[in-house]
Amino acid sequence: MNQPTSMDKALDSLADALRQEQRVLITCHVKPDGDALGCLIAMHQAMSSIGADSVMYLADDSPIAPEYQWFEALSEAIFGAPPEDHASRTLITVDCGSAERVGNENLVAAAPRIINIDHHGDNTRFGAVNLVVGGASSTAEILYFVLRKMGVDITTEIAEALYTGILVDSGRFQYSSASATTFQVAADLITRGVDHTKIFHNVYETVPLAKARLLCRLLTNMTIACDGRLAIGLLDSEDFEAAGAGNGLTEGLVDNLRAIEGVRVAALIYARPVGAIEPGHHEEPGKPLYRVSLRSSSEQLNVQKIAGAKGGGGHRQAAGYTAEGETAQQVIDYLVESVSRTLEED
Ligand SMILES: [Mn+2]
Repeated sequence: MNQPTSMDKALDSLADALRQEQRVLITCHVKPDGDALGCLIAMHQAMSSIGADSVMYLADDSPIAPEYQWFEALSEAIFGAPPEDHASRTLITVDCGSAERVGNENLVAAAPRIINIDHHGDNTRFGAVNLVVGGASSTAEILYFVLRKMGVDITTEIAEALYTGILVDSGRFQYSSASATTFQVAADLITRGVDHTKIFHNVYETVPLAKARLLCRLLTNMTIACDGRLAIGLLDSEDFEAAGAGNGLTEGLVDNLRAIEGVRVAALIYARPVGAIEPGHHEEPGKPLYRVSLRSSSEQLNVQKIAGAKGGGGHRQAAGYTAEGETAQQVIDYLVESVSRTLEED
């Protein structure tokens, strides 16, 4: 008989822990992407199916990115103020690298118990139970194995949520984190009824016109540095205004910069649109607060380090941070300097 691997053991103990939970609050990171939302929904439906009293919660009450609004289950989620009984519920975080990324410190502090399931290599292991698989394509891929271990029936709706998480976080199965296992999991989800062309259409072919206009401004005004190896796009408050774009339209834009020939590192700097709330940050009136999304073309070019030095985080090839108190030019200068250094070390 095969010896159980450490991964089997970790899955077993997590599945046991989850099966014992009766009242849970499930959450993910602020500004949730397809992986975060897919896992939120899949975990909620799985816990509900085994009889737990489960609530989905998002601390950020800004609108869900348009590419994920087709998830019907999100209509059941609670946004902004948490439910009154939150302090009596076990907090399950999915795709969330740190307690801060939940976006509500008080909620985290009040949680009687935290279960943390994630694939961010820099996850701070803030739970009482942690399952962090740094190399996995997505948290959804990990969650698939967790649900199998729990003996949960993977319905078509759960399968679609997991498939979306995998699709988005693996860069449509193209990033190096997409392994043979990733494809096997996706194939199994498709046999469970996932309509993959529908999901592709919903996520990638329903770009709001305002977002297309934002992309146009981004490409027109981009800065190329480090001998063509660094592409920086800046979207300032006036770009959002001119494009008629509100909150939540920046997801995936940075990938257009990384796709340019010769570019090794891509950066998108964007002003949080007027009215957006960035948990834990307080912008001065009239001054934009910049978020920075970083992508690199290879594992060797570690952008997590560049984001980490500014209090952010993520993965080696995809990371981000908030540039507290910096002008756009200061952000650009920092990126040119730190990416030059990273390229030299490569
Ligand atoms: Mn993820």
